[in-house]
Amino acid sequence: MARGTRRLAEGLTRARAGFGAGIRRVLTRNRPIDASLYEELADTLILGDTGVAVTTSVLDELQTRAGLAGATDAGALRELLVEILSERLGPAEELRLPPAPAAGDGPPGHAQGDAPRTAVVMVVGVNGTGKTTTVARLAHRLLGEGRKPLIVQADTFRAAATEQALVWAQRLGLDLVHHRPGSDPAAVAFDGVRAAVARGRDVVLVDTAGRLHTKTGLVEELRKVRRVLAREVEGAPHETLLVIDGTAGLNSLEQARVFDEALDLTGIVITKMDGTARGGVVIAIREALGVPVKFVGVGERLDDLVPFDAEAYAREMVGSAGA
Ligand SMILES: Nc1nc2c(ncn2[C@@H]2O[C@H](COP(=O)(O)OP(=O)(O)OP(=O)(O)O)[C@@H](O)[C@H]2O)c(=O)[nH]1
Ligand SMILES: [Mg+2]
Repeated sequence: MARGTRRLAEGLTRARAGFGAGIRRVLTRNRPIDASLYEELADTLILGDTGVAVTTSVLDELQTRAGLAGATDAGALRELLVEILSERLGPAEELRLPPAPAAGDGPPGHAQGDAPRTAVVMVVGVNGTGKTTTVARLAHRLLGEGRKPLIVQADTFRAAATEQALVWAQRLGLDLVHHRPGSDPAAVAFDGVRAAVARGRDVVLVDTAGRLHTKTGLVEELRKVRRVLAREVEGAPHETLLVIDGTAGLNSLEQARVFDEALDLTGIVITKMDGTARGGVVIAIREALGVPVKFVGVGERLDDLVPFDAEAYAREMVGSAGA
């Protein structure tokens, strides 16, 4: 098992023991397939934060496929359910960033022919979901891939946000661009991108606030940050990641929709998956937004942000036919 997949499995221990055990209890080998089985499975999925609509549609599909496959006992449904969940959650998706400039490629930030090469990742979400932690962890990953990240602290709401970001930046040996609390987040973003280009950094990670001083909505402020990034670097932001707290359950769905409408999300990060026994929120959010879950947070350490592997996740929850 690849290291990331192993960490994912370890991080899902609570979900496997709660949500997963519930599913596996219903889908036991040799149990005949009948209406009560589907009812129990529906209850289990809904209780696990999968949401009513998604649960209904997943189970309709399961029923159809079970009919086609001539499945006769609940054990066989496990394989079909793993298949359906894996398909719906989609293949693993890494960050889609423009390639790092090769050595000697001319001025940093611009490749030959003047095509901008600085990659920009914007990280958004309501307060406390794990944005700052995610930015640090992404920087750590990117460093491991040989990239040269720079962190921009565009959360000017809290003074502590800058201190927190400084601690991470120091630990990672990275530059941090920040302004005084209360200043304009879009101006910090502007400086951040300029600094990255000037200093030869090839990825800018923009951390943002979950709350604001001003009465303008958070989303409006984030749109402004986004506009500045888009103006400064062609194609930016290349990734706009919404960070969702996995322990908050379906309350996050409505927020997620608002962020998606305003900011065109390219990926979801679900943090604190190690802290929930209800693993279904991953499915609910993926289905509601149609945006891939790119990473999940599974602990407190720097390398506890792992690429989301849908099949491994589904397998951890549902188990195998024979088990
Ligand atoms: N157990 C666990 N804790 C996490 C994970 N990700 C983040 N946290 C914790 O969640 C808390 C909040 O994380 P932050 O990164 O500060 O969240 P934020 O979204 O930047 O918060 P604001 O800036 O206040 O909006 C911290 O204590 C993190 O250590 C995770 O995957 N698992
Ligand atoms: Mg923060």
